[in-house]
Amino acid sequence: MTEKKVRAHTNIALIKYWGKRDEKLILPASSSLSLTLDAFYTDTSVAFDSSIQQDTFYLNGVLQNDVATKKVSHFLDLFRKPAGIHSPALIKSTNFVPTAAGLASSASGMAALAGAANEACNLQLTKRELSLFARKGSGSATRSIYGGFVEWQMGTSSTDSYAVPIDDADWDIGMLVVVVNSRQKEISSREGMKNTVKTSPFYSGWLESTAKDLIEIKDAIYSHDFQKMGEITESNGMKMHGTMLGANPPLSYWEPDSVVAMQLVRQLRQEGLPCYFTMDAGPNVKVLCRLTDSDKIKKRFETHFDSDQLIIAKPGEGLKVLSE
Ligand code: FM0
Repeated sequence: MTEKKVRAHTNIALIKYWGKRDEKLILPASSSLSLTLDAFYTDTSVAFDSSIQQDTFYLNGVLQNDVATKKVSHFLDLFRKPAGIHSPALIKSTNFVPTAAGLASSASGMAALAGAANEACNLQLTKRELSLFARKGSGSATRSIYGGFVEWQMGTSSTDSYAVPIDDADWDIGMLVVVVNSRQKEISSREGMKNTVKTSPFYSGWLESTAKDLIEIKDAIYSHDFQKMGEITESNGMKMHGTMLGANPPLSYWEPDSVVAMQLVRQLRQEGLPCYFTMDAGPNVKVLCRLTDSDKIKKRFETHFDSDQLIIAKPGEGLKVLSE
C-alpha cells in the first residue's frame, strides 16, 4: 500500500489559548484565534505494517526514542480504534522550519499526524472532525487544520470544541518571526498553563478579558481593520504573559532580546510603520505587519539581529494531502 503524505502548517495565536478546563480531553478554558503561517510546516505519513513489532517513528530521518514514540502511538490509537486496525505503524515526519528557527511546534506536528492517520485508516473524517482529533494531541493543533485566520471554539464538551475558519487572510497580512533563541524551552506550555490556572490570582481577569478581545478582533478581521486587529493582538499577548507572571512560582519566557524586539516594534510604529508584536511560550517575538511592509521592517530589525534570525511568513493554508 502506498501511504499518503499530509502537510500541516503551524499557527500563531493572536488571541491566546492559555489554560484548560479539562486536561485529559484538552478542553480549553477559553476560545482562541490564530493565523496559520506558510513558512513553517510538517509533512507526515503513516503506514500500518503487520510485519513490524511495534510503532516506529522517524522524525527528520532520525528514529525516535520510547518517550516520543509513545506519544505518537497513544494518539494513533484514537484512529486505530474506530477503524478496527490493530497493526503497528511506521510514522515518518519531517519538520520544515528555516535554519536555526527552533520553532518546531506541536501544532503542525499533531495536525499533520491527524491527517496522515485519517488517510492510513481511511476514516474519511471531515476537517471539523480532524480538528477535534488534532485537539486531543495538542490544543494549538486544533487550529492548524485550517488556513488563514482560525478560531478554536472552546465549546461545551469534547464533541463541539473544534476550530472554524474565520477569514482566508488574503489581504496584505504578514508576520516577521524574530528568533531570539532556538533552544528548547525549559517549561512546556502544558506545564506552564497548568500552573498558571492553579496559582495565578490574575487568571479570572484573563478569562474575562480574553473573551472580550476575541469578539473585538473578529470584528476587526471581518472589516479588515489592521490597526485594531494589531492593537488587540499585542494587548492580548501581553495579558497572557502578565497572567503567567502572577503564577507561583512566577513564569516568564522573556529574554533581553525579546524586550529589544518589542521596543523596536514600538519605535517603528512611532515612525508611522504599523506593526504589532506577540509572544508565546518562548522568547521569540512575532511581529504582525502588512506583507507589503515586511521587507522594510526586516531591514530595520537587521540593525539588531542577524538576518538568519528573521523570517518573513505569509498566511498559510490548511491541512492538505500531498500528491505522490
Ligand atoms: O497557541 O498542552 O497547544 O494559543 O502557544 O499541547 O494543549 O502547546 F503562547 C502559548 C499553546 C500555547 C498559545 O499550547 O499546549 C496558543 C500558546 P497543549 P499547546
